[in-house]
Amino acid sequence: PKEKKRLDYRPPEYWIKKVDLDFDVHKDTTTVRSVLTCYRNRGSPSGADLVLHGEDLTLKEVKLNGKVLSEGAEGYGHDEDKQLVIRGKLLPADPDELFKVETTVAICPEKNFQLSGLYKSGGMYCTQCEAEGFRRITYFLDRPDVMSLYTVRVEASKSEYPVLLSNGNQISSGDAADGRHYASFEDPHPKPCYLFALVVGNLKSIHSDFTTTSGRKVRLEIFSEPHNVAKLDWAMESLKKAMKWDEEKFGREYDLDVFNIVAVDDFNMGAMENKGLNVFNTALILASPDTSTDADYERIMGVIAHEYFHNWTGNRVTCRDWFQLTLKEGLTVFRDQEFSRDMASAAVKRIEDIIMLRSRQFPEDAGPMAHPIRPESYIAMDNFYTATVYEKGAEVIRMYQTLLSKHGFRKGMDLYFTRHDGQAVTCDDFRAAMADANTSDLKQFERWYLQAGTPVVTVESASYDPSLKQFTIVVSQSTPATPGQAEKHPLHIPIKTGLLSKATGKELQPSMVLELKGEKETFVFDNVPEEPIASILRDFSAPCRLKFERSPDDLAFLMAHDTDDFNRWEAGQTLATIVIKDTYNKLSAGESPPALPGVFVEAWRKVLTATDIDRSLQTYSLRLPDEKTLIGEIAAPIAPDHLHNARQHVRKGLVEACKKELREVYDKLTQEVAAEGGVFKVDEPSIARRRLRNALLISMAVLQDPETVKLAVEHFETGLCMSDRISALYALADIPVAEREAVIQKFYGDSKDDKLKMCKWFAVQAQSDLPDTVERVKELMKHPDFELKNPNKLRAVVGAFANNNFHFHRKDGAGYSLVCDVIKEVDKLNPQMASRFAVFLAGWKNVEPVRSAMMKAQLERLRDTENLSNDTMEIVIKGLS
Ligand code: HT7
Ligand code: ZN
Repeated sequence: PKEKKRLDYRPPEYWIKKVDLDFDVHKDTTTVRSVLTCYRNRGSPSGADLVLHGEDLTLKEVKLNGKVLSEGAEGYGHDEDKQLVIRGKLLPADPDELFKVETTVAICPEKNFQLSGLYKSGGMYCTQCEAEGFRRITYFLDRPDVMSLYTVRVEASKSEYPVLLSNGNQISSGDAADGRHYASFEDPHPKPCYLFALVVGNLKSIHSDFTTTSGRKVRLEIFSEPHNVAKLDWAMESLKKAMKWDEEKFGREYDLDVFNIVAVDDFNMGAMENKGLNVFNTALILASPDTSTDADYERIMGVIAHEYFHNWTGNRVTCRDWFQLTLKEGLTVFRDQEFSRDMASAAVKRIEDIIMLRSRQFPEDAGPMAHPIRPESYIAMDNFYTATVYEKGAEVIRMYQTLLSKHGFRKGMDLYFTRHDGQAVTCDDFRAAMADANTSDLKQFERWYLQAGTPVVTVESASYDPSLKQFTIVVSQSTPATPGQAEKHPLHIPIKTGLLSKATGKELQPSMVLELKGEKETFVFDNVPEEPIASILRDFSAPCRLKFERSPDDLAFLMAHDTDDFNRWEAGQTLATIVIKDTYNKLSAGESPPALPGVFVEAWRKVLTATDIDRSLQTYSLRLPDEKTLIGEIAAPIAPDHLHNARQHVRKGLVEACKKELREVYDKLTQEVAAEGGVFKVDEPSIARRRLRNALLISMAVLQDPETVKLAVEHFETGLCMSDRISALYALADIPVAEREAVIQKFYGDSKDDKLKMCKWFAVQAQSDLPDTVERVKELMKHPDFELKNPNKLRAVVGAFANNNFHFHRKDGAGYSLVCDVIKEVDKLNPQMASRFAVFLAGWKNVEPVRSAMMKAQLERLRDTENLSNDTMEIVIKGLS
């Protein structure tokens, strides 16, 4: 497979000013006629061939300026990559002269299981064009720097597919022959083809409207298959909040008269920001108390906002090439994070985001797929929709705000939009707008775009001089080598720091941002009246690992007193990590696990019994770091079973020590719910109470005693919503008792008619700790409700299993061969999904030798598979190199 390189970017030979598309949808054959109005790029030579991308298209006809071309030296041809070549000698010499290329192709959406291009999901046709799916619909210059005006006409059976949608405004519609009907659309904004969308289906909708600040009345409509229409209200509410927020926070208004969203069952990712016609995975749009957890509600609001925000960061200003993906994704994730922080608790959201970053992005940055947020090369672009590009990318954007202040960041954003509206640009253009708007030097900041790997910031020393009233810290940085990038240079790192009184816990000075630019720097704080405790990397001000030796007592102090909510939580995580690491080391050495340190148990108990903190924060503070996060804190090679057992041992120790208090707090919360008449509520305090109560149940279940089993069954039966019921199921999932099976059966009975509930049912079993989980997963894949072609179900069973660190790494290698078998099967249908699972096997170098060899053998099996897709091969090659 061919590798593309960032530095090889060249502008296209031709531009496409206008695109007129005609879709004639029939069962098993859709005919697509396209008329491209083109002109030569002045920078390219006269007589250059026009080479159009195409994939899986059956070409019927090619015309140039209305005249049919024949295949051959005098007409059109195909290059070695099967792209369509219109010979340059046929094209006008004058770059100002427009010419029209017309192609007619046949495609078969019914057999398109890749879910890229035009495909069928259930009873509807829909499209997914990012990153390179448009070429699977028609011949085109499928690259984001080619921006065109679109008109679309679509015709289909009226009775089967009453709803026809595309981007922009509908300009006409009517009946056609043979019981068919049509609609045509015009999108007034030039756009890259990856934002094209078409939907043809039997759908129902809800609608509302929103009036923008400047008075544009926008019709908002959300469509789904008829049986789901009652679950769309939360999405509509979320959309309106997002529209208002973007006006208030960034001065960005919506720019069309309609904004449509469609929910589809089969979708490779979460959602897609097509201009004026977003397409959503049903899992990220449908919401009801019976089917969705509180976390689902929050995620839906976040993703609705994310896709909406793309209208400016991505659509109006787009990417010049796919290497710049973080330009729109990192920025838009940052924007959706800020939105969610404003909608609920800022501290809780920050903690959730960092849990995610550490468990998904940090491992990526430490593995064979490590890449800078702006990758230097790729084989399959779809492999680069990663946590690094998205989540680390968002942290990089956040650092601009930390360095330049909120006000300065807004000035930079305004300049970025003013300069680049309607353009396809680069990450350097964004950085330049930030620098210019603030007359700030951001040259060194470019390294965040160039270097892979998670930087380590080390506090070398922290000392107080009472005579000078000075507090001095010496901080150094280093970034570990990553594949293909041995040498690293110092980054520009904002380190938000506060000083607390050891006596009172009060702030001695307000937080300040230290700018670490060199390998090692000294920072001196003046006028510090007493020896302080430093609170460093507040609000997680840079995506780094912080190494700062502190005693358990100091950490317990910070857990109780830090005025930065994030760092208060962080102190608890650091303390827990020390304890788990210590236990892991003992288990690895064949010794028995140590007793839990008293200071740790007491600090945990204090959080558990506190009545004056937000219950969501309390829940997160009681939670131990997950195994994926802990891996990064332990020297490779890892023994996954010792890690799992070490964490379980610590969990169990805490619960045994605080059993009485756990039950008391749980009962108090249960009484509160009962006192309110057992009514389901979605306000913040109710969500926080549910979160804590459900987490406590899951904690207590670690003891696996009959009392907790009984409690979990009761919790399930009296549960007011999905959050309660699924938590009860998780509590029981690891306990080998009859009640577990009964509750699983009951949940199944209540869920079998709902795809999303079924996904939850699958996932809870695939994540179980029970010894036969591998065998269970194999059975689940034969279950009549499992569908290999549906990405949500695949993720629920295989994705959940591959994330089940303990069983994926089962000693006999059964987990690895299971995942490898699935990859081989799925790769024939949907390479994008297959390659995501291959990433799990690619981490073989990180685990102990016996497992490592077995994982590698599975990767080699994949490498030797005939016709493996480029997507999966790219991961396999990187994994094996
Ligand atoms: N921009 C969207 C990316 C996306 C996607 C990429 C590859 C294959 C399928 C896909 N579906 C959606 C989603 C987003 O980040 O907003
Ligand atoms: Zn996005």
